[in-house]
Amino acid sequence: MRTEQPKTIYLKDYRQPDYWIAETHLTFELFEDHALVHSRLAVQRNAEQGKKLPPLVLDGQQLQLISLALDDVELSEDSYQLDADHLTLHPGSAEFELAITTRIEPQNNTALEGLYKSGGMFCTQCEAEGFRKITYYLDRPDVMSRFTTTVIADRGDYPVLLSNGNPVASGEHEAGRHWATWEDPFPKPAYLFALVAGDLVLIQDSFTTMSGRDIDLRIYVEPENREQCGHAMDSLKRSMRWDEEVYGREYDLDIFMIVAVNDFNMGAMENKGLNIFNSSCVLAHPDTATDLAFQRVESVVAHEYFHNWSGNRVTCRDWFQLSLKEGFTVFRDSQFSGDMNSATVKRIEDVTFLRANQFAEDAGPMAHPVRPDSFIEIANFYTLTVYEKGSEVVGMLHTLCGADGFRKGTDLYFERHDGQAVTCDDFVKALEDANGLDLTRFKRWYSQAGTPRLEMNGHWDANAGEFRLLCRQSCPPTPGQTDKQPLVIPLRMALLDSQGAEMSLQLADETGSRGTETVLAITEAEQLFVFTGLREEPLPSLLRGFSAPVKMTYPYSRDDRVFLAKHDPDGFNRWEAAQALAVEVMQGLVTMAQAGRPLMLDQRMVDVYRSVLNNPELDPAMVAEIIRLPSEAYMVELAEQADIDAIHKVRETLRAELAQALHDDMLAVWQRLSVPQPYTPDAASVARRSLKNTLLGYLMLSESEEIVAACVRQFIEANNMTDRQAALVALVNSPFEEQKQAALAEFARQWQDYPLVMDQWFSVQAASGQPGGLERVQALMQHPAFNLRNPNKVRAVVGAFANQNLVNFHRLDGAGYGFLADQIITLNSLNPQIAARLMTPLTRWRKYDPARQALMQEQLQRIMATDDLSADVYEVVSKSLA
Ligand code: 0A1
Ligand code: ZN
Repeated sequence: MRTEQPKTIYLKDYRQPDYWIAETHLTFELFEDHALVHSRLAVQRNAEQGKKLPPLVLDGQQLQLISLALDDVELSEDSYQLDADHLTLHPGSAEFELAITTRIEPQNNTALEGLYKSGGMFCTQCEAEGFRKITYYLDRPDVMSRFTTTVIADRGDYPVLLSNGNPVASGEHEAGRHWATWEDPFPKPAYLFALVAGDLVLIQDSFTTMSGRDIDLRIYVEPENREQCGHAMDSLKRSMRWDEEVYGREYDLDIFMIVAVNDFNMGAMENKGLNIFNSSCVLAHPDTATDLAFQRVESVVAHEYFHNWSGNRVTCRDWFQLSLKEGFTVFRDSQFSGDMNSATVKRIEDVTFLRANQFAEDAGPMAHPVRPDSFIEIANFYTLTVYEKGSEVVGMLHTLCGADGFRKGTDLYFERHDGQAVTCDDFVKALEDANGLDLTRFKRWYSQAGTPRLEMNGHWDANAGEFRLLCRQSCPPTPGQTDKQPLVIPLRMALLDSQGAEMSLQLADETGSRGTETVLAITEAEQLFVFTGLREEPLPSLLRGFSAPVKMTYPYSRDDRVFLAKHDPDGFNRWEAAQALAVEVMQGLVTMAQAGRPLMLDQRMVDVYRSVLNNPELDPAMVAEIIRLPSEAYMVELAEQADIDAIHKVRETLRAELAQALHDDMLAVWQRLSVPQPYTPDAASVARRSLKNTLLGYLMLSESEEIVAACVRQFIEANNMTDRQAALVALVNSPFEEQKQAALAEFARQWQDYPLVMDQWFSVQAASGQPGGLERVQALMQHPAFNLRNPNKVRAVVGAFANQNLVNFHRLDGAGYGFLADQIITLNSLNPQIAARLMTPLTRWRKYDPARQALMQEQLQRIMATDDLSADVYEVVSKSLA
């Protein structure tokens, strides 16, 4: 149990800092058992806060203060105050220089915040509040300073010494040590500071910017990974070009560096000129990485690169504004990925992810607005709401302004706020000013939590030739927000005739036609749109492209859905109709299962899938998306009270039934796609592999010996990891014990020296819904390649089990919950951020039956009673129990 309650921080309490730090000079002396950090800070009174000189309160945690001098005069111990989080001193003038030396122990830093060691390398992670674990500082994003950094270390063990900006000098020291100095000309907040020292090799390339400047591009990795950087480098160059073309943004330093590290809490970090990446988001080679991993590398490289403008040149005033940079940058990276691959498939993937995960967050105890009002630990707010829903909010702004208007708005935003730390309001204001719009009501999306409901109804008046579309919006209460106000919901839609063709759209109260597709701006709790001049009853195609992150309902019949799935000219909505049909069918089957009735398959679903499978015009990736059933997690999210056993059983049964009913069609397509081909990474080949392997999963359910043999053959003969891993997944989820064990053993033998490939091996097993999941996971944790200190391993085993293996995690005796709580309690002291993230499945306890609720609460109580609970875990557990 915590002795003191951690403090809640409120947005309403924001005020500017009392002091600024114009310049920051850092010198790091790195040793094996400690590091010394010398800082010289040029500090100035913030004139806007008045003339009187208040105390200077610097942030600092887990630091040993070695020396402290003000304008070169060493301060005596009675002239400053130290507590666990601050150093307070009392300046005698409005401008002065502070010199501080601290001692830290990177080698013992298992939280991976601040300066730490990953393998043999020193690296940093300062966002959000890690810099205060390096030295005393005004560690807040509105304090922007020019940094100069010198790193001193042993030359043999750390030949590469990096920091932000440009390299300006280097040299030798006594006793085999060397140094390098880096200067960053762009003022930045401390969270963008970075340092790396290690024995690394580099892959180099260059990029010529739109104004003709040559940029030196470097990716630094450990020597054994040298061959796996090509894709990241290509992605980087594509991102740089794309940001010039689509947003007019040019890179600003002469050098851009990426460093891959194995131990990292998140995906990657956009430090100025020196991005530090989880190796899983850099390394990719067809032999070792799946197509999915390739896509992730492309999007994360783009994301971090795009932050150079949306985040670094224009940064956040305070951490409540996190979505200012994250929502916008996720939106930018999704646009980029859509442009590089299939935009519709990318949108389907994003929407699938949002609905299964962010909607669940929005319905749980950690629900918060895109711009939260308060937090205890900011690390807990790097959430799906801030990132993904934040991106949806920016996407709606894009829809409302139109592509050209949006670009005008972002141009104004970057020009107006370059070099500043600003707010979400400033972003919206720039869009308003550039487009002459009033977005006051729209801004409720930033302050109101919860997933809005949009209930739509249509009425056809044959005599008048009118179709009335009635929209009713509401939003369920969320913690701390009971009364919700109407939002602005952009609804992209069309009306289809009986042939599936789009009809011309004429609103009763407007003169001009809206063409055949339009965006209706829903602004009121209830609103009616009347379409006139229609010659036949239309079928509406609504919320195309998922134009707003809402739960929309319309009283479609199953036949309507079948029609839309086959004929909607909009690809996204064809997928959506098939999904909705599958959801409805599965929900019906769950009810049957609960009543102990036999599960009867709706033939219309077979019919839709068959027509999709045999439609030669469809992109194979689209076919794969359409025939993939809604996930268990999504079915849980949709349920009032989720019966996970019934959901699992229904989904598995339905898969088997579909596999049987469509066996010949599936086999034919699969055989056509399985003709051996040289590996190529292009989008069309990725799409073919995606469909081929989705079909393999279905075909394996027939348990035919031939298919199993073909699967084993694919596993052995595959010329790429996508196919090999898909075969492994199919075997691991099959009842063929012998082939399964053989494949697992062979895979581990072959890839034991490749940590990222072993992560796949772990997660395939941890996520398998086959019986005995918990015991399997416990055994995996004893494997020599498992390591609780490596976040990727924790995610691959514990995370995959608790988040993706719902039947096993939720076993009725509660052992899955107890296991997760054990890991959280251990990780609470090793790595609080990772511990807090693992809490997510337990926060969802209200979704389950009373028996499971009690068991989950029991584990939450047990975590709550743990000694020395970190603020990270405390916040999640206390809010879950509230
Ligand atoms: N800003 C990074 C994400 C990030 C946030 C916090 C971190 O600390 C553990 C690390 C990375 C991004 O959006 O990519
Ligand atoms: Zn980001």
